[in-house]
Amino acid sequence: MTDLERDPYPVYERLRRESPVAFIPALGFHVATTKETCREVAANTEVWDGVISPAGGRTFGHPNVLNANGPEHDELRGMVEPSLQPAEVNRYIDDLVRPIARRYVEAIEDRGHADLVTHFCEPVSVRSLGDLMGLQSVDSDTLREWFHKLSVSFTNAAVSPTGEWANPDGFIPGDEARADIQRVVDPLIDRWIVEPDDSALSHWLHDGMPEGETRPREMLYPTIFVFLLGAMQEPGHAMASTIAGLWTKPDQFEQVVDEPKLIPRAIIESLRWTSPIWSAVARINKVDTTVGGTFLPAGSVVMLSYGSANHDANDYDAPSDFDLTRAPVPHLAFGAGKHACAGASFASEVCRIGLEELFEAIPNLERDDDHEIDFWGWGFRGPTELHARWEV
Ligand code: V55
Repeated sequence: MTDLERDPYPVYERLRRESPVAFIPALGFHVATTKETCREVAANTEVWDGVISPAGGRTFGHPNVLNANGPEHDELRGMVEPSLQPAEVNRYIDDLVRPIARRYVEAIEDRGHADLVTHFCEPVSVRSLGDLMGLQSVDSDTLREWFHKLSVSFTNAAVSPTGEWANPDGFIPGDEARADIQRVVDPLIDRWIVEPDDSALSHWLHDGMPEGETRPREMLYPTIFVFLLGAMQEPGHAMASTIAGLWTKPDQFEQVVDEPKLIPRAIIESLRWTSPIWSAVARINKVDTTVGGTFLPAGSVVMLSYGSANHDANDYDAPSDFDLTRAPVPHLAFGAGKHACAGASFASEVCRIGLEELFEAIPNLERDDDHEIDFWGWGFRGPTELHARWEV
C-alpha cells in the first residue's frame, strides 16, 4: 500500500496491459483499471450496484449515498442534489467562493512565499463547502483536520491473507473525526430542526419530509461524513494538481495566468492527469458477469480506478504528461452512471474561482525550486505541499 500511495501509476500501467480487471489480494477485491472496463461497470446499472470498499464502510457507516441503491439511493441523492445542480450552483457560486478566495489570497500576497496546499487550496476548498453546508461556526483548520483523518481511515484498505484488517489502528483517526463531528454538528442539527435556514444541511433535514417531521439524523450522518471527506478534500486536490500540472509546462502556466479563460481547460486536464478521487468508489454485481475477460461471480466487489482509466494509452498520447493542448477526450474523474459525482459542477467552479483569484492577485507566482513536489495517495491523490514564491 505504501508503494501505491507514493506512486500507483507503474502498477496500474501493468494491470491495464495484462489484466484490466484483476483481483488484488492485499485489498481483497478486484480493481478495474482501463477506461473501457471502468465505463462498462459504472454505466451498467442492471448488473452493478454502488458499494463502498470495506474500509470505506468502516469509516462512514450505512446508509450513505455511495453504497445505497434503489429507493434508498434515490432519497439520499435527491437530498444532496438540489444545492449542487449546475443551474443552482451558477446562481450562488461567485458570491460564495470569490470572497473566500480573496480572503485567503490577501493573507499570503504580501509574504512572497507560501505552501499553497496549506494556505490556499485546502482552506478555499473547505471554507466554500463548509459555508454552503451551514458549518460557518467550524473553523477551516478543523474542517481540514476532519477530512485528513477520514481520508486516512477510508484508504486503510489493506487486508491480511485471512481477510482481517492489516492495520486496524489506521481507523483510529477516522473514529476520532466522527466523534468530533457529531459533537459539533449535533447541536447545529438540534437548532435546524426548530429553526430551518437556507444551509444545505438544514435542507437535508427538512426537504421532502411530511409537515412537522425531519429526516432522522442517523439517516444523515453517514452522508455528512462522505461530504466531510471527499467533497471537502477534492476541490483542494484539484486546485493544487492544476497548479502543479501547469508548472510542468512553464509556458502553459504563463499562458493560463495571462488568459484566465483557459483556467477551466487546465482544470479538466488536471482532473485527467491526477484524478483527485483516484481509486475510491466501487460496484458489486447482482448476477454473474464477465468484464475485461475476467469472470466475476455475483457479489464480486470491483473498485473503479478512475485515476488509472484516465491514463489509458488507448485514449491519451503520453498520458502521464500534463498538456493543456491535448484533444479533449472525456475523462472519468467524476465517474459515470447513477453514482456519478453529484458535486462535479460545484467542485469545478470552486477550483476555477480559486485559481482566478490566485492568478489575478499574484500573476508573478513561481514554483519554489527549493522544494520537491510530492504527490501522495492511491484512494485520493494530490500534491502534499506546493511551495510557491513571488516578488512583492
Ligand atoms: C468518494 C467520494 C467522497 C468520499 C469518498 O469515491 C469517496 C468517491 C464525495 O465524497 O468521501
